[in-house]
Amino acid sequence: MKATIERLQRMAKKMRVKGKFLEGIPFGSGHINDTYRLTFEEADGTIRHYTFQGINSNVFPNPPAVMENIDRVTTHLQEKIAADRSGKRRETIRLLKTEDNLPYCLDLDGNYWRAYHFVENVNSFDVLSNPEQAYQIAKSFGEFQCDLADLPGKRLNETIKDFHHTPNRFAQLWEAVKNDRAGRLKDVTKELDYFHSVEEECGTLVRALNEGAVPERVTHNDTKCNNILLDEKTNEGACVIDLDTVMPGLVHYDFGDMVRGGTGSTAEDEVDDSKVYMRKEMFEGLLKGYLESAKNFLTPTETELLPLSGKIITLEIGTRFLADYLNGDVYFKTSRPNHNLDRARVQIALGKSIGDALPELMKML
Ligand code: ADP
Ligand code: GN1
Ligand code: MG
Repeated sequence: MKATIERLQRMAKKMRVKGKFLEGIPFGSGHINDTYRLTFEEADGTIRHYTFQGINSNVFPNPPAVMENIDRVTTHLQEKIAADRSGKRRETIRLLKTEDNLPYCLDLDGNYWRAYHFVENVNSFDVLSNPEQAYQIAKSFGEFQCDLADLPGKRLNETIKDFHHTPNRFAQLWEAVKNDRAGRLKDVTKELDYFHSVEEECGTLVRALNEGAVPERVTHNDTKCNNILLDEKTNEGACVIDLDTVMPGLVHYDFGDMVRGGTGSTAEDEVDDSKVYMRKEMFEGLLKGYLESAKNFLTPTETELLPLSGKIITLEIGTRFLADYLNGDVYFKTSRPNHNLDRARVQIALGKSIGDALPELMKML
């Protein structure tokens, strides 16, 4: 959903942005939505930025349900932040609204768009460079879960059904194998053998949920490290972003995805998977930060499953990349033919490395 400048300007008007339009540029490295940063100059010369995002309706079948969640969650977070006397920088993304008080608007083709005030003076990272970053990121995502534990009202909408239902994700991979839509099956024999060998173990989290061994909570569900903005001066977590998938889930979906995104030695799409391993010092940073903010609400069983969740969620996302490769790259944005295959191979290498280190990671607990 590429937007023209005229289209962005029209949408900004609907979102009641004031001032003179100066610029609209594509922004960020997300795999799902189309993100732009818009710049306006207000009457007194103040320059303001806004994030405009076209919501990917292939991925999110019900954009108003997504926006209802985000509106409720960010309103609740704003109240918490206003009451926080710690003096620490803590923000939430803040939605712009239309004249009818809607948190989204439609473009001429019927696509859904939303807008946020841009968060300034922050950095986000695709690959972490030191354990302090890991610590800060995990601490912030833990606080985020904690803040949402008392979200009032009904259960949040499931914006993508069974998003982290690992056994279903494996089933979707086997379905993609059966269909072999893009004729790519011949390239992935080794990868499929590996996924067969770990399928049973990867069902552990969903089994624990079904057996009542761990509770459902409100979780973010997409906690890769570029979905949090760190203050550029202090390096502390400033703002959790990408709230499309905030919904009921297990804490392990968040911790596991932090391990996947934060401990890998390479980019998620490194072409040479022999370079991929889990960096233990990053795991240690994540664990320390996460336990610091979440230890008050975690049950012993939840805590015990944290290290294994890193392996499970890494491999779960590996099955999704591989299925998308077999389906002909229809879900994740790609910029080269083997992009999803490379991503899947990195997840396999990282999942193996986490698995090998599990006894040591358990000791860190
Ligand atoms: P996607 O679902 O495609 O990953 P995100 O919501 O994560 O979309 O946004 C993509 C990128 O845009 C982020 O990684 C971040 O760099 C930037 N971004 C999004 N919202 C904001 C915001 N409110 N302020 C500053 N940057 C933002
Ligand atoms: C997508 O939206 P983004 O780029 O932050 C995906 C996640 C994957 C991630 C892999 C809604 O996250 O589930 O883990 O890519 N989001 C959705 O990088 O599918
Ligand atoms: Mg994102």
